[in-house]
Amino acid sequence: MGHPGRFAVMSVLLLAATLVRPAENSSLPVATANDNRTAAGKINNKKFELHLEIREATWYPEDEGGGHRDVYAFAEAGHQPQISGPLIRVPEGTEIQAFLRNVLPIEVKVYGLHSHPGDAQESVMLAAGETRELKFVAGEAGTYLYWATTSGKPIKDRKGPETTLSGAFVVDPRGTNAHDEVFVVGLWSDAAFSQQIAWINGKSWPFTSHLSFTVGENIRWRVINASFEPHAMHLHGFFFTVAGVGDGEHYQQFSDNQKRQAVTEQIDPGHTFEMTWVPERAGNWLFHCHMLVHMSVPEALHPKEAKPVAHEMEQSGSAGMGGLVIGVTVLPREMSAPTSAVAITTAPRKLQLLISENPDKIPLYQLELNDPTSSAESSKKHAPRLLGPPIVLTRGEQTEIEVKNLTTNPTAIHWHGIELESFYDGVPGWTGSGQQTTPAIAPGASFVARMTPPRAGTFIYHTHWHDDLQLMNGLYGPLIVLEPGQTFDPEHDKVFVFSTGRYAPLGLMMLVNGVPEPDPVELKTGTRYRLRFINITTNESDLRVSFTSDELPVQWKLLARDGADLPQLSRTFSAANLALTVGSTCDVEYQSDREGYAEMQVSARSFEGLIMQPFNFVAGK
Ligand SMILES: [Cu+2]
Repeated sequence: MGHPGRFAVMSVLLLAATLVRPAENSSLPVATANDNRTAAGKINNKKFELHLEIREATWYPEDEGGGHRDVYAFAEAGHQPQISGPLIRVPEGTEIQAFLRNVLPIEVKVYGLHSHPGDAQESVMLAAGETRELKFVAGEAGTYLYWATTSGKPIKDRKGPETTLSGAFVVDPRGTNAHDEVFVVGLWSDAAFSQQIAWINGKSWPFTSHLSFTVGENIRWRVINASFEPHAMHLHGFFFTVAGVGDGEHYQQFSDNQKRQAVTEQIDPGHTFEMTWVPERAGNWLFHCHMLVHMSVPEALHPKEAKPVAHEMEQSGSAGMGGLVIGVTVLPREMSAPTSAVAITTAPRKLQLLISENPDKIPLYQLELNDPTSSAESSKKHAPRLLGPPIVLTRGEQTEIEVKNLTTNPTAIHWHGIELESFYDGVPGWTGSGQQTTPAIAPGASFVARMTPPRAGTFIYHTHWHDDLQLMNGLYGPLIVLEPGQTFDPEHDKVFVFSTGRYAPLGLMMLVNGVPEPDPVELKTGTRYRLRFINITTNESDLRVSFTSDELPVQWKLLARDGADLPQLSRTFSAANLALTVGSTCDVEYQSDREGYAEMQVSARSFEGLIMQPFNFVAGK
């Protein structure tokens, strides 16, 4: 973007940067970022022919003036290497003839270049310099990937230069003309696994592609995880429909009654999913991994010691973000109406969220909610917890929340899962529109967020000034939206927020409702409870919640995911064992008719052992 004159200057600068590339990389081609919009190869008489090479390349995850790594990459013969690798995209049943050439000085194993569903273990081994010819038929329609390893490790254990050896493999149903976007998600790591660079289609934010859509457009995205860790892909401002999922070999296109609504979808290494959504509101939005480690400025490219000033200051407008983040601009359908002006019929409900700071204390941040319409005591006086008070809103009610920053750092609050106007979504320098983006809330300043939540459910408010200081020190809380006429009843409505906190002097811990060792909760037999679970940990994408009574697993009924009610058919009883990825919520219903002890167990990969939330069931009535 920008005007043509400036672009010309930029090109000259890029050319200059190319010419003065450091000597050790001078012989390597530069890998280009693959937007996965153009399929590689050629189709002759319904036969698809592709010449793929595996080469060394220099990769710039940001711009070509920034940091770089020497890596391995796929290339279509005669073209620059690409990260992710050349897009293979053919209709079902196409005969594929692929020539694979290993230009590396070491042997390589290539996976996924076969008919689907196939054998996940099937690979093609190529010695240094070897060329192989593969012939197969494109199998079932779906979203797949191909990838390679030089270490012989599975996809979840690759590291170093081999991590960029991955490409998308899409098989379209016969007779369709797909209009979609394909995102290959990756992680580079050094050999010691101590540094990571998270990327999407070969780039790290803010150098990832910036997509543009129009209000009302039908959007379809295919997401492929070619990295060694799971991701929790979160869309701001809108629910999306999960339309299909795959494990790399098998792909399941969901029927209408299998489709589910989400704002965050977990994707394991080697897996894929397909999502559809319709943007209803104009403005700037984000699609990103909710794991802090994958959405922060990569230290591998910006060593902390070299830059004492926080990155958020330097990269104005990116709020400390980097890595696995995509920017989306939704344009209004009519250029004359930038935002939908909702007629104000009543005075909005006004709330105030105060954020204050207690240096050298737990919690470092203290959040307090002032609600002039409520007679309830201020939420201020409770035991030290790394957790903000619940904010309870009503569906359809216009609400203004003034966030007042009494700390010494800038901040911003994101209303996670709430469908609101972009300007109030809370990403400084990004949300809003080209004319006016959301400001960071400076120390001493306030920001009024306006929203009229269109659905009742369990949501989250949290800092989007994503340095670990704020997210690990309690700058988050539950956001609950009730149906009109309902009042929040803490006797029957129990909220459990799982987070990661610097609970000094004990260090980094997993917390339940802001403490590492939660007190027992007393419940009554014969009484129906709604339990609301929220995962706002920094990185625990594989968090699990289970519930046992007298050491036996119990059954509970799933009610909602991410704040969206499940379809009546899916509201079934199931064993109380739930996967809850970062940035997702779940509501269940539970009732016990037995007196005695019960407990909820919360586990996550990076924390040894479990956190227990004890319950005592006493006779009801
Ligand atoms: Cu991630």
